[in-house]
Amino acid sequence: MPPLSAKPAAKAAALKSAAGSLAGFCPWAAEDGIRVYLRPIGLMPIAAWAKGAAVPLAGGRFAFSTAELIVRDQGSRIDRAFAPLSEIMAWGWERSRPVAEALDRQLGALTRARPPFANLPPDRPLIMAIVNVTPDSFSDGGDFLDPAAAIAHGEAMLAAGADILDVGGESTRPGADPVPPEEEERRVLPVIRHFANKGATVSVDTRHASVMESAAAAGARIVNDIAGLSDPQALPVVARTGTPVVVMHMQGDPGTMQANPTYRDAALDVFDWLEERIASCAAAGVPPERIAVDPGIGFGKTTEHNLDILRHIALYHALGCTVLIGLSRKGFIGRLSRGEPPKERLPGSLAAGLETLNQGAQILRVHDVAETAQARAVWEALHPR
Ligand code: HH2
Repeated sequence: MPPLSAKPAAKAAALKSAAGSLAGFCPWAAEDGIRVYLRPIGLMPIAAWAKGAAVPLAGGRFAFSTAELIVRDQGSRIDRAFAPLSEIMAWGWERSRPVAEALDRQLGALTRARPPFANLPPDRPLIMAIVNVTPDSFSDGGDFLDPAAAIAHGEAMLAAGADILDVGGESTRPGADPVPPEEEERRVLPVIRHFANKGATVSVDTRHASVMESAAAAGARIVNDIAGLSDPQALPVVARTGTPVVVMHMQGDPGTMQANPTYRDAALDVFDWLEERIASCAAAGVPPERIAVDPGIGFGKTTEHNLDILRHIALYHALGCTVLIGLSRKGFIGRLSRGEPPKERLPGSLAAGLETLNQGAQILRVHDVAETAQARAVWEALHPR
């Protein structure tokens, strides 16, 4: 058997008859239209890779040798198994070439080192700090609507350890009304200009292509779009300006998204949707290195959907992009606890945020920077590279 650190293709090819405990698993996997997914589990320290016991997860702090193999069809059939990677790859070859090649592609993406996103060092999780220049954001609406207050808040968050300032001028909380792009620009551009002039890495949180363009001209280095570049002009703008982009999944729109969100399987449906968006980006000239994917916690999702996605974060590394998670102060935290209001959801935000770091998430979008930076420092010490 070749070492697990060998190239995925070589490894898979050499394992054709070693399906082991998976030998009889999911006989229908060779049918047309089947999708397979690999979720790394049982993550080990990266040192396990050097010892030849495992492959690296997204080139970061963790390594793995076991995964959950998930197979589903276009309807309601879904099968899951847990097995060593060597058995999974051998099982794929026993089913069909397309299945084997899909697994091979995902294993390649899971194990590839990630280049810097927006020129930020990829050697530790990054903190994206939220600057809401809005009157109505769900947790801090009205606190920083005045540009001077937003700037003072951003300065404090940079001092506390923020790597990115995410400046937004439109609340997208459930039930929020849309804000005209001109009003959004009026709110965010002075703040973006201030921090860009200081050399800070600024992202603009917008779903409007015109705001993306003016924000990039004002110095924003990242576009963060909760609507996944659905404005028809968004992708052309991102391609033309060369701006790295956060592509987030949302079911529906903020006005109605929490009415009755439904999925066949939340974690997998979101995966498929992100994969399709990455392909559209590639076709428009935006490569995966310039994309961070975000499953969009709370955007058209029930608490169960959010939990399902949070348990499957490691799956999203198979998309081959940086993984960003925004869960700070969100409603599911209060629902799982005692119904605390947003500003009292820091402990739950840290607990869930660290859980995503333990699955290799590379960027956390947060309101409470100093507290998250402290949690990150302890987490980094516990998980040395
Ligand atoms: N969540 C919010 C806004 N933008 N962007 C990404 N990429 N991921 C998220 O999870 C995300 C986001 C909602 O949080 P907040 O900005 O604090 O609230 P509001 O939309 O009410 O301004």
